[in-house]
Amino acid sequence: MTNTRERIRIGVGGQRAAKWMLFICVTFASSSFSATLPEGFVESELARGMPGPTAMEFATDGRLFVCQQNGHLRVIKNGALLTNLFMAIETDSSGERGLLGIAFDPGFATNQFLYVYYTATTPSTHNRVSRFTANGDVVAAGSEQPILDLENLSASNHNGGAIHFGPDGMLYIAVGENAVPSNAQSLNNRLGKILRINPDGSIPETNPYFTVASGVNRAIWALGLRNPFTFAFESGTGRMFINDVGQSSVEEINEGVAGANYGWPSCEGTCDPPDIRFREPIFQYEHGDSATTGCTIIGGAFYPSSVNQFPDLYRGSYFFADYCSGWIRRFDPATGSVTNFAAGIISPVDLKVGDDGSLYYLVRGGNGSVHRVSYANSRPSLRISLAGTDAHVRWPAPSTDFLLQSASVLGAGANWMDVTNSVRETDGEKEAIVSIEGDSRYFRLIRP
Ligand SMILES: [Ca+2]
Repeated sequence: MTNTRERIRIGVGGQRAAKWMLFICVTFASSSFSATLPEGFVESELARGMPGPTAMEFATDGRLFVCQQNGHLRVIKNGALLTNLFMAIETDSSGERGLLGIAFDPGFATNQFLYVYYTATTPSTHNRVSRFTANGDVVAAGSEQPILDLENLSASNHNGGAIHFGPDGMLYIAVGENAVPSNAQSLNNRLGKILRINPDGSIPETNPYFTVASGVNRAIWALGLRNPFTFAFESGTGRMFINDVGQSSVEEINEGVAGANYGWPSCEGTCDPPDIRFREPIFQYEHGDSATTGCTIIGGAFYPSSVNQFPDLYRGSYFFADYCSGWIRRFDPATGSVTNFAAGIISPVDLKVGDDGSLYYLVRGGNGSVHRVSYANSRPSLRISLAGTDAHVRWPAPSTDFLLQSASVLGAGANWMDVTNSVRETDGEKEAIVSIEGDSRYFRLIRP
């Protein structure tokens, strides 16, 4: 029977230019580290040699940038870790301080702006968000533009540090409470919060506490957090999950909501008894060293609904990991269920899903490494481009047991025609060039 892979509608002239997966060109060294994975999944080590990594992020061009706590920003390009640093920021990396977060401007392709969160040393030790400009694989000299300078630090822990652009084009910044729990409930400082600012550092009037807080504190978007080391937005839906690292008993995943108060330090995890002032976690797990417990939540990464390198059931899932227990688990927002995914990782510290549909995890253990998890039995992705009235349809060459078919309508009236006899192999991919005579055409790969 058929196993429909993907149906794609494209219009002549490219009005509906397909946004398809950009395959990152990577080569893999033999893995010296392996996690336990579900059947059908494989992993490989993408790069090694980034001591003390804290966070990673893909640029829109497929390069993977890795933050080292010591201020070194590294670039993995075409499957290889570049020897030259992108930049070396002067930072205080004592305790949990250092270079902790990175985000790319939504307009990075044209403006080359990227943003980092790090512990600045002058005039006093504090966390800062700065914008830099890329010049190829290195920073443009002198391009640092500080956009946010946070309160001076006392403790060296609970810095938070994750930064991401939201679907609204605003920069969201996760800040820890600097080991002063009461900070988390105060609208008089920005510690223990999620902040929301314009990319230039100005504060949008649409912030939930804009008329309540004063001055720089109007950047507060949510409060009651302890050490939100990582958070993520889901592409497409804009849904936001915040991982809050717990104190002595519970790790939390919280749904990002403007104006929310997540309860720290009145509650760690679900409040008992319930307290209507506070928003409960959507998932929490206990401290321990088992396959479902841990001590420091990190991650997190949504598996996009539009991506299908992994089996269908993974779409829309949220991957998170525990730094102490070395596992990766999967939360299904639709059902609330949580499933074990990977185990045996030495100190995972960040997770991302690449444009190739693979899950990447950053390992702090050893000498710092990035690993890629993909589904070996995956159905291949189609990539389609238009040249005049010809559609160029491509998919990975190793997928030999699929047939390409084409039809001009979907549904009961569809007349799927094999186009397999026009397939050739080029640049490691199968390719068929199909003349489009109507205004649309659908393609699918089937497994006979
Ligand atoms: Ca909480």
